[in-house]
Order: sequence, then C-alpha cells, then structure tokens
Amino acid sequence: MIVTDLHIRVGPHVAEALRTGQPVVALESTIVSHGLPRPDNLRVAREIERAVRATGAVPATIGMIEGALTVGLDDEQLTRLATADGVAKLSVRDLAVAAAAGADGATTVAATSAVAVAAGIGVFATGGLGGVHREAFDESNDLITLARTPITVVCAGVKSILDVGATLERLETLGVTVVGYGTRRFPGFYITDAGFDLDWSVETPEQVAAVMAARRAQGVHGGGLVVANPLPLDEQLDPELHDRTLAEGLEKLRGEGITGKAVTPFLLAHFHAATEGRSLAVNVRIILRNAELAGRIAVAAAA
Ligand code: PSU
Ligand code: MN
Repeated sequence: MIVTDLHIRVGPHVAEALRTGQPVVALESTIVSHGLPRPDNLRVAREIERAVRATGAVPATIGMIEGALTVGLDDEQLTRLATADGVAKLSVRDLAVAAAAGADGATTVAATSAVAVAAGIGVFATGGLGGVHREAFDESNDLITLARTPITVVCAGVKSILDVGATLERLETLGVTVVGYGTRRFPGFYITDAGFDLDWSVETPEQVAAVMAARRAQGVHGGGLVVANPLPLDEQLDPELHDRTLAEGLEKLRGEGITGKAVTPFLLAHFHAATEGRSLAVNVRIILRNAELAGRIAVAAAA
C-alpha cells in the first residue's frame, strides 16, 4: 500500500484534551500485542484505558496502523493491534521504515516515549522498562531513549528477567532520573523489591508534579523521569516460583537460540505459560496500578 500521510495522527479525544490543557497519559501498545497473551490482551488494554479515565485523565494509547503513527488509538484500532497477525514491534529506529512500508506496529517504551513527547504528552504508564539483559550483550533501546526524552514514566521498575543492577548503573550513566514511589528500594516488576537502593523517593502524585515543574523551570535536564511504583508485597509473584521460572526461561532461550527483540516477548510468554496465569494476573495488576498512578500524576501536573 502507498502511504501518503507520514505525520503523527492524534485521535480526536486526545487532540481535544491537549488543546484544552486536560491531563493526558500515554500508553504503549507492545504490552498489548507482544507482552500479554491473547485473548486477555485486548480486555486488559481496555482496562488500562479505563484505569486512566477513572482518575480524570485522558488515555492516549500509541501505535501504528497501516503506516500511520497514531496517538490515541480508537477501540477498533486497539482491537486490530491486539488481534491481527504480523504486528511489528517498533522501537524508535523502526518508526520511519514501518511508516513508509504501511505496516501495523506496536510501540515499545522507547518509541512510545519519543512519540508522546513529540505530540506534547508528558506522562506515560507502562509495566516495566526494558534494560540490560542477563544473556549475551543485549541492552534495550528504552534506556538510551529515556536519556534524551523528557517524559515521566510510571513503571514497576525494570523487568526482573533483566540484570537489574546493571540496568540501574546504565540509568545512572545515561542521566535518567529515578525516584521510588513510596519506597527507597527499586522494584523488579513481578517482584516488589529487586534488591537495590534508590537515592530518592516521593510519596504523592503532587510531589511528582513538583519534580516535573522544577525540571521545566531549571531547563537543565532533558531526559526522562522514572517513577518506580512497586507492587505491594502481598501481590508480588512468589519469589521462589519467579526464580525457578526465570531459570527455565533462560535455559529455553539458549536452547532455541532466541535473540534480539524477540527475547523479551519470549521470556514474558514463558512466564505466563509456566506459571499457569499467575504471572499474567500479577502483570495486569502492575499495569493497572501504574495507569492509575500516572493518571493522578497527570492530573496533579495539569492543576
Ligand atoms: N513491560 C511489560 N510488557 C512488555 C514490555 C514492557 O509489562 O511487553 C515491552 C515494552 O514495550 C518494552 C519492551 O519497551 O518490552 C522492551 O523490549 P526490548 O527488551 O526488546 O527492548
Ligand atoms: Mn534487545
């Protein structure tokens, strides 16, 4: 197909919200198309949007439909990315090629952050960031993109399938601000505490909004602000089950020779299958809690 509109399209509900200064929360689509199993993924995608709306903010799920980079997918478009075959996983470097090819694509944390900022959105909710993998040399583009993208990302830290310590060191090197939400311990996605201390914590959405305002006023730091929002201890995945499942997953990864951008979806799918849905339930809770907190932060920042 020939694509004639290579601009960023903004859905009418999001365009109106941005025009009138209402709070908006960006949401990613890779979670939906590659991170969660079908058929739950579509239901969860809608629940995430509802969680944002319940706070008074407007959700803007970002993705690509037939080459059109879209901020604020409508329900039909969301359904398409959740159910169609051959939806590409798009990081920042893929966006232009996929647009020119007229592809359907889901945006990662990196691509969603970059597109959100281009569209004028400052707050973003996801599950867990990509980072430095344990196997071979593999570092997510999420990290370097957050180094240069002024967005507030609410997440449950980085995925526990990663080398969390190395990822935190890279975030420091890259100058990405990290604050714990109600904690000075860095969360590990499925796990409440990944075993590392943080320098800073905030207690309320208003405090996050104050950090955002100070950044703007100072004009010194042009990178991301990671708000690490841990699951309560009683909601985390059983750490023993987690460690066992991860060891099996890494073993399978090696055996099947999976590399590159297939690694993260492969390990998440392994967790969902091997824990018989327990990791899925935890994953969904993480995303919904982050969507809610991001909504409250966007509301505070807009006030
Ligand atoms: N968090 C989730 N599920 C996911 C991801 C994050 O709960 O599927 C996705 C995000 O889109 C993130 C990507 O940007 O995984 C990282 O992939 P990689 O490691 O290939 O950079
Ligand atoms: Mn990678």
